[in-house]
Amino acid sequence: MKIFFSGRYLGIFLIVVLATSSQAINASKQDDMGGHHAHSHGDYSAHDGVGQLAVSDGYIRKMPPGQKVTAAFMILQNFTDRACRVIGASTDIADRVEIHKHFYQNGVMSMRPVEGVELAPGKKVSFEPGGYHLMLFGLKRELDEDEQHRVTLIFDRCPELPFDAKVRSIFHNKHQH
Ligand SMILES: [Cu+2]
Repeated sequence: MKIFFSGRYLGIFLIVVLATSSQAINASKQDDMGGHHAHSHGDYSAHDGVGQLAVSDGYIRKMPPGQKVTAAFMILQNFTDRACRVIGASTDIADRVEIHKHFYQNGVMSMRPVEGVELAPGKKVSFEPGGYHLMLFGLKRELDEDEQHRVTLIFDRCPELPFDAKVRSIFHNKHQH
Protein backbone atom coordinates (compact mmCIF):
# COMPACT_ATOMS: atom_id res chain seq x y z
CA MET A 1 0.00 0.00 0.00
CA LYS A 2 1.55 3.26 -1.10
CA ILE A 3 0.36 6.50 0.33
CA PHE A 4 1.60 9.84 -0.79
CA PHE A 5 1.29 12.81 1.51
CA SER A 6 1.46 16.20 -0.10
CA GLY A 7 3.03 19.06 1.80
CA ARG A 8 -0.36 20.63 2.31
CA TYR A 9 -1.88 17.46 3.64
CA LEU A 10 1.02 16.99 6.04
CA GLY A 11 0.61 20.54 7.32
CA ILE A 12 -3.04 19.94 8.02
CA PHE A 13 -2.26 16.63 9.61
CA LEU A 14 0.27 18.19 11.99
CA ILE A 15 -2.12 20.98 12.95
CA VAL A 16 -4.82 18.45 13.66
CA VAL A 17 -2.41 16.29 15.66
CA LEU A 18 -1.32 19.25 17.77
CA ALA A 19 -4.91 20.35 18.36
CA THR A 20 -5.95 16.84 19.25
CA SER A 21 -3.03 16.24 21.58
CA SER A 22 -3.80 19.32 23.65
CA GLN A 23 -7.39 18.14 23.98
CA ALA A 24 -6.05 14.76 24.96
CA ILE A 25 -3.92 16.26 27.70
CA ASN A 26 -7.01 17.89 29.15
CA ALA A 27 -8.98 14.69 28.77
CA SER A 28 -6.30 12.60 30.42
CA LYS A 29 -6.59 14.66 33.58
CA GLN A 30 -10.04 13.21 33.98
CA ASP A 31 -9.29 9.61 33.18
CA ASP A 32 -6.27 8.49 35.06
CA MET A 33 -7.70 5.03 35.57
CA GLY A 34 -5.88 3.75 32.47
CA GLY A 35 -5.84 0.00 33.02
CA HIS A 36 -2.70 -1.80 31.93
CA HIS A 37 -3.32 -4.65 29.53
CA ALA A 38 -0.30 -6.87 29.85
CA HIS A 39 -1.85 -10.06 28.50
CA SER A 40 0.36 -11.54 25.83
CA HIS A 41 -0.44 -14.07 23.14
CA GLY A 42 2.18 -15.56 20.88
CA ASP A 43 0.90 -14.54 17.47
CA TYR A 44 -1.36 -12.10 15.67
CA SER A 45 -4.52 -14.09 15.88
CA ALA A 46 -6.73 -15.00 18.79
CA HIS A 47 -8.46 -18.36 18.67
CA ASP A 48 -12.14 -18.05 19.23
CA GLY A 49 -14.46 -20.94 18.46
CA VAL A 50 -14.66 -21.83 14.78
CA GLY A 51 -12.27 -19.20 13.53
CA GLN A 52 -10.09 -16.39 14.67
CA LEU A 53 -9.37 -12.73 14.41
CA ALA A 54 -6.39 -11.74 12.31
CA VAL A 55 -4.30 -8.61 11.92
CA SER A 56 -2.12 -7.82 8.93
CA ASP A 57 -0.10 -4.91 7.53
CA GLY A 58 0.28 -3.22 10.90
CA TYR A 59 2.43 -0.10 10.93
CA ILE A 60 3.13 2.97 13.01
CA ARG A 61 3.79 6.31 11.38
CA LYS A 62 7.19 7.78 12.12
CA MET A 63 6.77 11.41 13.08
CA PRO A 64 9.28 14.29 13.04
CA PRO A 65 11.65 14.43 16.06
CA GLY A 66 10.02 15.74 19.22
CA GLN A 67 6.50 14.79 18.16
CA LYS A 68 4.80 12.88 21.00
CA VAL A 69 1.71 11.76 19.08
CA THR A 70 1.45 9.39 16.15
CA ALA A 71 -0.96 6.99 14.48
CA ALA A 72 -0.98 3.26 13.85
CA PHE A 73 -2.78 1.40 11.08
CA MET A 74 -3.63 -2.22 10.27
CA ILE A 75 -6.13 -4.51 8.59
CA LEU A 76 -8.44 -6.55 10.81
CA GLN A 77 -10.28 -9.66 9.71
CA ASN A 78 -12.94 -11.52 11.62
CA PHE A 79 -12.97 -15.23 10.80
CA THR A 80 -15.14 -16.05 13.80
CA ASP A 81 -18.89 -16.52 13.68
CA ARG A 82 -19.64 -13.64 16.00
CA ALA A 83 -19.33 -9.88 15.89
CA CYS A 84 -16.52 -8.30 17.87
CA ARG A 85 -16.00 -4.66 18.58
CA VAL A 86 -12.54 -3.10 18.90
CA ILE A 87 -12.89 -0.94 22.00
CA GLY A 88 -9.30 0.01 22.71
CA ALA A 89 -5.61 -0.74 22.38
CA SER A 90 -2.41 -0.47 24.35
CA THR A 91 1.31 -0.38 23.68
CA ASP A 92 4.40 -0.01 25.84
CA ILE A 93 5.73 2.84 23.71
CA ALA A 94 2.85 5.23 24.41
CA ASP A 95 0.98 6.43 27.48
CA ARG A 96 -2.42 6.04 25.90
CA VAL A 97 -4.10 4.82 22.72
CA GLU A 98 -7.42 6.00 21.31
CA ILE A 99 -9.43 4.78 18.34
CA HIS A 100 -9.94 7.65 15.91
CA LYS A 101 -11.68 8.28 12.64
CA HIS A 102 -10.63 10.79 10.02
CA PHE A 103 -13.33 12.82 8.30
CA TYR A 104 -13.61 15.82 6.03
CA GLN A 105 -15.25 18.96 7.30
CA ASN A 106 -15.41 22.04 5.09
CA GLY A 107 -12.75 20.49 2.89
CA VAL A 108 -10.32 19.99 5.75
CA MET A 109 -9.22 16.61 7.05
CA SER A 110 -9.90 16.28 10.75
CA MET A 111 -10.32 13.43 13.21
CA ARG A 112 -12.29 12.47 16.25
CA PRO A 113 -12.24 9.64 18.80
CA VAL A 114 -14.74 6.82 18.36
CA GLU A 115 -15.89 4.45 21.09
CA GLY A 116 -15.35 1.34 19.03
CA VAL A 117 -15.26 -0.24 15.60
CA GLU A 118 -17.59 -3.12 14.82
CA LEU A 119 -16.07 -6.16 13.17
CA ALA A 120 -18.88 -8.33 11.82
CA PRO A 121 -18.40 -12.08 11.26
CA GLY A 122 -16.48 -12.74 8.04
CA LYS A 123 -15.72 -9.07 7.54
CA LYS A 124 -12.54 -7.07 7.05
CA VAL A 125 -11.97 -3.57 8.39
CA SER A 126 -9.01 -1.46 7.34
CA PHE A 127 -7.50 1.07 9.68
CA GLU A 128 -5.90 3.39 7.15
CA PRO A 129 -5.07 7.06 6.54
CA GLY A 130 -8.31 8.88 5.84
CA GLY A 131 -10.32 6.40 7.92
CA TYR A 132 -9.99 4.60 11.22
CA HIS A 133 -6.66 4.66 13.00
CA LEU A 134 -5.15 4.12 16.42
CA MET A 135 -3.87 7.35 17.93
CA LEU A 136 -0.85 6.94 20.18
CA PHE A 137 -0.45 9.69 22.78
CA GLY A 138 2.58 10.38 24.93
CA LEU A 139 5.24 8.52 22.99
CA LYS A 140 7.92 7.45 25.45
CA ARG A 141 10.77 7.45 22.95
CA GLU A 142 11.70 8.43 19.43
CA LEU A 143 10.66 5.78 16.91
CA ASP A 144 13.17 4.64 14.32
CA GLU A 145 12.16 3.46 10.88
CA ASP A 146 11.75 -0.31 10.49
CA GLU A 147 11.55 -0.98 14.23
CA GLN A 148 8.71 -3.27 15.30
CA HIS A 149 6.54 -2.46 18.27
CA ARG A 150 3.91 -4.57 19.91
CA VAL A 151 0.38 -3.18 19.95
CA THR A 152 -2.47 -5.03 21.66
CA LEU A 153 -6.05 -4.60 20.47
CA ILE A 154 -8.84 -4.93 23.01
CA PHE A 155 -12.31 -6.20 22.07
CA ASP A 156 -15.60 -6.37 23.88
CA ARG A 157 -16.48 -10.00 23.09
CA CYS A 158 -13.23 -11.43 21.71
CA PRO A 159 -9.82 -12.07 23.32
CA GLU A 160 -7.10 -9.46 23.22
CA LEU A 161 -5.12 -9.48 19.99
CA PRO A 162 -1.46 -8.42 20.00
CA PHE A 163 0.44 -7.68 16.80
CA ASP A 164 3.76 -6.17 15.79
CA ALA A 165 3.62 -2.89 13.89
CA LYS A 166 6.54 -1.64 11.85
CA VAL A 167 7.60 1.99 12.04
CA ARG A 168 7.25 3.66 8.64
CA SER A 169 8.32 7.13 7.63
CA ILE A 170 5.60 9.32 6.16
CA PHE A 171 8.26 10.81 3.88
CA HIS A 172 9.19 7.41 2.52
CA ASN A 173 7.75 7.87 -0.95
CA LYS A 174 9.47 11.19 -1.47
CA HIS A 175 12.83 9.51 -1.06
CA GLN A 176 12.30 7.14 -3.95
CA HIS A 177 14.16 8.83 -6.79
CU1 LIG B 1 -6.27 10.53 15.26
